[in-house]
Amino acid sequence: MEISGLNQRRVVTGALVISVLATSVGHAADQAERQMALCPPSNSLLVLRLSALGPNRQATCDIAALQALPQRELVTSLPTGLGPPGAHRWQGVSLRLLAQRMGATPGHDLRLAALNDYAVTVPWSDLERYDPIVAHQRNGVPLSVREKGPLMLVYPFDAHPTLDTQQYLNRSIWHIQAITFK
Ligand SMILES: Nc1nc2c(c(=O)[nH]1)N[C@H]1C(S)=C(S)[C@@H](COP(=O)(O)O)O[C@H]1N2
Ligand SMILES: [Mo]
Repeated sequence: MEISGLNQRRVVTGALVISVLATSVGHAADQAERQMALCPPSNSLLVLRLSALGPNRQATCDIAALQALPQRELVTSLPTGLGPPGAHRWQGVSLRLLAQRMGATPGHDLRLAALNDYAVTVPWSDLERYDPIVAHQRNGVPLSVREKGPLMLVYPFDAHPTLDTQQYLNRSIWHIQAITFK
């Protein structure tokens, strides 16, 4: 697949980090197991690190690991400026699925942070209503950093007119490096 291409392009200099900050200290071992299973070991330069507070609740994901998870596709246009005009096919991992595999349960709000320190809170209700995806491809092509990749949160704007607000434009975070829940 395109991993070698991604590596060649060196789209990311540092590791991307997804932090899983669960307030519950119970079932830490279960969580660690889930998270390690979520992202198997990788030698890829382009990685997405899943980490939690605590030594055992960490995992490192590369794009291949994300692609090994169930994929979800959205065909939608995005608000002006967020992406190229017109409808495109976005492929990625359902944020809801990712949250569940991280051990989050309904009611948790998710915090997504970007490489540029921009961060948003995504309420669980968004996951149920809109099922946004952490997209890594557009029309089958990996998202470059220039195109707001390698990971960007994509809401199904076309299917839900209620998303056409400044709030959801703001929530459309790109350059995602960390996902936290509490
Ligand atoms: N990583 C990241 N994502 C972000 C932002 C940002 O600064 N960094 N800005 C948000 C805001 S405020 C808006 S309106 C939209 C569109 O930003 P753009 O017009 O600069 O592309 O992206 C959102 N996602
Ligand atoms: Mo904005």
